[in-house]
Amino acid sequence: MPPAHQDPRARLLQRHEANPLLTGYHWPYFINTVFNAGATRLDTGETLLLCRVEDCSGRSHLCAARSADGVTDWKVDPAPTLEADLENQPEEMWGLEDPRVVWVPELHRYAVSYTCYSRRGPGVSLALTKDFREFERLGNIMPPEDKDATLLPRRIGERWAMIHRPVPATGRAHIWLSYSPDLKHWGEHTLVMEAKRGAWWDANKIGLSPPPIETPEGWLMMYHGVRMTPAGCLYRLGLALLDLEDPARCIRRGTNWIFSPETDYERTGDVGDVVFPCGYTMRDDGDTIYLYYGAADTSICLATGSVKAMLAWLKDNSTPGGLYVE
Ligand code: BMA
Repeated sequence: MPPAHQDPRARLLQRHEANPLLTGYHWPYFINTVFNAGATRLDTGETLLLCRVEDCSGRSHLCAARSADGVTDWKVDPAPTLEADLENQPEEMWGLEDPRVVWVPELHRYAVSYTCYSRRGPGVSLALTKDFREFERLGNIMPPEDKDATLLPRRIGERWAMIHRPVPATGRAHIWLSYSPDLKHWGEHTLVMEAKRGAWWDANKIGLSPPPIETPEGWLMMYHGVRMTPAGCLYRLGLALLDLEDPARCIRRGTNWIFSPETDYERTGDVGDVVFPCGYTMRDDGDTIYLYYGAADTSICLATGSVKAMLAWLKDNSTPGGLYVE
């Protein structure tokens, strides 16, 4: 028998039986859907999800939901927590989407990176907060078309690092990393991982999923791949490992996806066949993660997994480097 992590039937991520955790029915005000949520654990131990909420105009805003155990009894803010600032932030005219949240010890603040959407296209904005009630907006830091961004929670050397996903006119969209001395001015843009081609699950379009997890072996990065099919797009999840002190260097990249739409709530919804995690929380054992993902752009779901098992799987099911030359 192969070790459990090599057995394709041994899943790296287990769906929680309480899924879907949050839907539009849980919202204290009238909305269309709630999905792709950033996640963190507050110093009280509580889980906070910063959820993407789509209203019935089609535009999205962010709304916080808190729960003591990260599964049940969610307390949802009674009104939008962070919404488009139409007067000062024209790049948010069509809403705020897909937040990623990281606690930044040096700043004593959480950094929230999100997609700002307007007729200019989707770009990346950054905001800082202590309490998810008041936010300091740093504005549009990556111009369109760009999304799927997160700040790394600490400086690399002297500088801050941002993983993001610009979309070139040539079509295929890859994962990049850029550096900044001050969180405002970004440069040294480096290609980290390239979308593959053809039959691959991660052909054409890839992007960061939740913020990467810092481990002794490297930054464990979950990323989504978009397989375009005659029936529409399939959003799946894979793994890669980035160098701890040079995160633009991808050490290994998983060959197969590790998580794919299967259940009814993932296959059917406003946009079917989508699993889209934007956040995780680390549990008290320092190994188990709660991974929060949007399902079919309609609900928020939970899957649990072990970081150690993911790293072990990656050793046996990957190729070196992130670029694609086939
Ligand atoms: C992507 C993002 C996600 C969304 C997914 C499927 O491009 O915009 O917010 O979940 O498409 O619609």
